[in-house]
Amino acid sequence: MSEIDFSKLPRFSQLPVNSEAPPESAWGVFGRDDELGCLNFLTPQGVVEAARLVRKGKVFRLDAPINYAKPPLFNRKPAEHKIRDFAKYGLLGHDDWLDNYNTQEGTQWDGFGHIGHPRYGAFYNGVKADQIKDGVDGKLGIHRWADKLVGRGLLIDVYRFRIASGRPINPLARESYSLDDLTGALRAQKAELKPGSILLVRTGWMRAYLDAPAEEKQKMASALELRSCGLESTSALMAWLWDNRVAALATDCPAVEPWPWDFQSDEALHYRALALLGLPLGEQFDLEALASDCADDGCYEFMLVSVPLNLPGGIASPANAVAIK
Ligand code: UVW
Repeated sequence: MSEIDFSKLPRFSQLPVNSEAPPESAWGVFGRDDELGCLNFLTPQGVVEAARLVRKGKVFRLDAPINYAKPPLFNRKPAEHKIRDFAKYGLLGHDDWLDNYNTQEGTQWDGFGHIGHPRYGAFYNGVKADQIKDGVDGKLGIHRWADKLVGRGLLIDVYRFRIASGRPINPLARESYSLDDLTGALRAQKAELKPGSILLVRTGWMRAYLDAPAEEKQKMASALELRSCGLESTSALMAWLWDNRVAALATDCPAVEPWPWDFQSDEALHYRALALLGLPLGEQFDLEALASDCADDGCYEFMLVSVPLNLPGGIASPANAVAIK
């Protein structure tokens, strides 16, 4: 992390910064070998300012418990928690491990190695599939984020905003929140985006999922059956995120954008965010307790600390995130 001059960075309309990079991509903005993308917007000064937002000493865990989704979405395997008793060694104690642990089984960050751009045949900053591999030499590995995701967090409770505006959304349907919804909710909250914010958006999906009966959850585990709300995937949304220097974007729904998204379409938010802008995407965040506290005190900003797995070459990670107010 180093200080950057936000005013010297290109605006979205000026991207790309070099002729061989795809349109609407940030490839090269932070250097040809950059692997952090928008996380470069998080600076030491930003961490200091974020710490000043801690006033009440309240801590909100943003990861749902491991195996909260029964079964996990997208046909991912549940983790099997095993505990070993040390009795046979003459010692009172235990250790434990997880079998089948998929780093995306629940609340997660998608790393940049998760999804590349089909048209350009590359991941963020032009990295090719064969450069993404296990170990410290693996390009775009999640370990590079292990000490980077700390700064000012901002919650937009767009689910609450749509209800208050008399236009409620069904989070368990393939409905979109528009950029106007996001900016409208921000205005209603009397909150603002500042450069270097980690943006959390509550879509209402997590609440609806938790309230759904077990048979519905069983169906939702199938990628073919799952239907979910999410954010619109448009150039305008990407421009707003980039021009406001949003460092990472996380929501409480399964894919940030509505599910299913079209793998064949260049318009997909996964391609626009992960592959083109280098914008980390967080999914299935549990924003319920945080949102309730923000609605109570009218304060939607906080310090956010997330420590992804220090897994060399990792593709994704549980968020291991807390918001501190
Ligand atoms: C896919 O979109 C395939 O996965 P995720 O939502 O976990 O990024």
